[in-house]
Amino acid sequence: MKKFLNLGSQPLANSYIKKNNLKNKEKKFKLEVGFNKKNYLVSIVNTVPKEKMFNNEYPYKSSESKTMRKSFKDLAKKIKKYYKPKFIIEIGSNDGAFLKNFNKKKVVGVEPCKNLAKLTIKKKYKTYSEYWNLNLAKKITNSKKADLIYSANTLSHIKKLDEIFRAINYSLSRNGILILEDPSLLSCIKNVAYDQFYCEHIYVFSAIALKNVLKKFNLEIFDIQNTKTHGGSNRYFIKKKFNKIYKVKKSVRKEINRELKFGLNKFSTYKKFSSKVRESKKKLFNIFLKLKKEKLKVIGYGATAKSCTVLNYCQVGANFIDYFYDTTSYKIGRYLPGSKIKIKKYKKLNKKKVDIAFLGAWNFKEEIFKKEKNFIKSGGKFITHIPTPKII
Ligand code: DWN
Repeated sequence: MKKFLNLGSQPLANSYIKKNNLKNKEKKFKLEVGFNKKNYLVSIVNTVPKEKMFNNEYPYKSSESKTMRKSFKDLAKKIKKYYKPKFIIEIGSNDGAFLKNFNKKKVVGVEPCKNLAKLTIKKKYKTYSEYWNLNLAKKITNSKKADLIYSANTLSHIKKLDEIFRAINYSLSRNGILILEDPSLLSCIKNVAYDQFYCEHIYVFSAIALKNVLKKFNLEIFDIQNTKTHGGSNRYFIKKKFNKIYKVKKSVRKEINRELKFGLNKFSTYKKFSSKVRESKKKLFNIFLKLKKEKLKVIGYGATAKSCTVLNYCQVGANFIDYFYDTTSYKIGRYLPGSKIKIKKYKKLNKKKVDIAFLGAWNFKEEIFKKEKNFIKSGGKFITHIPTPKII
């Protein structure tokens, strides 16, 4: 793997700090990103053991945003209409945002974060609170295979891709389909969204890389849909190679050509990206510096895992941002890792109290702008770093 980006020493993105622990030394790791010239995979260089990140205290809940709830609901509708699956497995079922759209008898969740698995178990959805691997696949589908396996924003978090796909191959029926959804590398590079890289995001996939990984397991992408979620994602529809029911659609070639045209197969593209990231850092820091000189009241909006990368990389701390607003109960009252900015319970923005808000959850810009239309009308502004740092 050839390194192209150094995002410095970073704390674990989702380890929000309790007030009592503010003085404790945080564990940090070197966040570097590299490109594999052989299979085109882009991944972080140093990884953190999964147990340190996905345990009984995972803070992120997919249902927290309207955008994600709607996206899962719409997809579930399509799945029922076009594929009529009898047995579905979701890998990384989180708080059940996708599962809940299906009949309890037809769907099984896999969620290693026990605090989240509890939520779907409570609602009587069969959920295995374990890491996805071949042993678990054998346990779930020993007697009956799944005709649909779905996984969103999860496989990019699992280091051992071979193990994942071996297990998927075991559990998927002969004519079954696998739907994967993850942030698109092309969108990430085009938008200079370097904050998609942090401890949990071991990979940011491109279609060209995923195709190479799948080949080894006789799995084949037959359709790709671009979605707007998480700053631009790809939904990959995958089948076993000998399954002739589904024809490979033009969308696959089209996406691959887009990626090749942009140069996702070339190291020079990533070097260019890296220099844009360094420019972005300078610009963002200068914006915060200017706002501080003007004595404006600056807060953060959406204490995301992504914000952790940005704030620590750009050295923007509590001296620039008073506090963050977030709707997630687990995060409220805690502090952002590294930057140690306090997270407060979300309140609608009020221009009398806040001049400008840093969009930590820039991927939900539309949803947030709708919610904060009165703040915007009364002259309130936002800072975004995507695709280039500016005040909007
Ligand atoms: O892959 C991952 C993605 C899917 O979710 C994980 N590794 C962790 C997590 O990443 P993130 O924290 O960067 O995700 P989001 O979805 O950008 O987080 C949004 C945050 O903003 C949540 O904490 C909820 C909050 N929020 C809010 O306070 N008000 C969100 C919206 C839309 C709002 O209106």
